[in-house]
Amino acid sequence: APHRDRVDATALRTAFAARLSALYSREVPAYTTLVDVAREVNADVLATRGEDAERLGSIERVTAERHGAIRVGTPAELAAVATVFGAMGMHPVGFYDLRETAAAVPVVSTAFRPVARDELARNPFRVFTSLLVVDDRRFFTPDLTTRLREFLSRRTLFAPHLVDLARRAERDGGLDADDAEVFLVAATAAFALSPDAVDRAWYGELSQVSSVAADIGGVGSTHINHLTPRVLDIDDLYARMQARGIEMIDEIQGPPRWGGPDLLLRQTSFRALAEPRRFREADGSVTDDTLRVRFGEVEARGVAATPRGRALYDRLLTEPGDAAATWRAAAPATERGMLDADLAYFTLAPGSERPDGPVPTTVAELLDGGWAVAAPIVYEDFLPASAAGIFASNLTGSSRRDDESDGAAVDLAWLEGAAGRTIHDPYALYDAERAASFDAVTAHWGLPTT
Ligand code: OOG
Ligand code: NI
Repeated sequence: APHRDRVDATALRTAFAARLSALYSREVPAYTTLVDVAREVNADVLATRGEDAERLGSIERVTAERHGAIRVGTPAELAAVATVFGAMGMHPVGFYDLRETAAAVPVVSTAFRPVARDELARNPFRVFTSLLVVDDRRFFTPDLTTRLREFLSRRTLFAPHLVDLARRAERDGGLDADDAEVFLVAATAAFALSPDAVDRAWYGELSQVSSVAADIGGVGSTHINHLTPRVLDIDDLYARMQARGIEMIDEIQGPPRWGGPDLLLRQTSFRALAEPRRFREADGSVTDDTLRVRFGEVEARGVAATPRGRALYDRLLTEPGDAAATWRAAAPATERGMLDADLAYFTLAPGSERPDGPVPTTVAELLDGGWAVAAPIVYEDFLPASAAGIFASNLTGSSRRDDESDGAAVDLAWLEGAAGRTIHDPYALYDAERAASFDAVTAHWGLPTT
């Protein structure tokens, strides 16, 4: 066959993100409002803050930036979706155990995303992906586990031809235009809300355990749960959404706005909306009803925290009182202060001219002497406490975790086995990026490496 234009992983990811966004705006029109308001806020921030607004990503990247959230039921489903995302250059990063959070949701999660900085700059699309832990006895009885397994084993979320194309794309570094079209149509369709009737009794039984368990295991297909735009001023967005009469959850999750650098991730959402769904009743009849499952999340991203910065965040999260004041008392309020205290990740780039002063031997000397300038590394990952907060404020009825029973021994290694892939450690990625930039500065000036 003649060699036609190859659609590579980056182009597949970009096209997929756009198609999913189009699908989700058709399905959840309030998402369009969120995207419009986010765009307005970003334009205003750019106008008032200028170049500084782009310190954590270009306006092109931020405007196009989305994360999705999906939920699957079995290791085989996770492995299939990992293959589909792999074709788009999205790799699993991080392990999140939402069973152990305040929301007590019976899932463990990872996020599929590009890992290389240039790929993130081209299109940072990522998907928070949760896997139901069907045999965690704190949530499921042995009998329910058995029936859940059986139900899940009968469904196919990702069509075999989609997974085959994904495997080929990953092997060959892309697809030709015709195959790419087939791949994108099938990949997008896999996440559309199904019109099929939901078995009322089965869905209800799982809802008693957790509405997330019902959303995953109570239906025959999966769907995108939310698609989250990125905004440069989330406080402003929150106020504007409320002014439009859209009911938001009570809080913005994550670190407060405190006058220092934005750290990690801040998220909020509008409440899950009632969407029409069909139900199959005990007598076999089908009725129309609604379900509140999908919500509209939005986020602002800050600088990535080092393990030390993350420990500080985790500690301050539990402190009572005014969060902003707590932060001001506990953390340096400048980027340089955060770098010096090793609370956040920065890259270095060479200064414009070789300085005259003594040869620097520390990062502080590189910066003070004008050998290097620092730039923050944006946080590309998620926060389990925020995820739990978003879950908790949107779920109808909280999850029931019975701590008298045994949990399932499910950890990072187990999830890697399920996905059939190595899960990247987010800290290792940020560390490597920082280290490479230091080495580049050292090499640029021909400084001794120590
Ligand atoms: C995932 C919730 C976590 C986030 O942004 O923290 C999440 C879900 O609702 O399935 O998306
Ligand atoms: Ni999310």
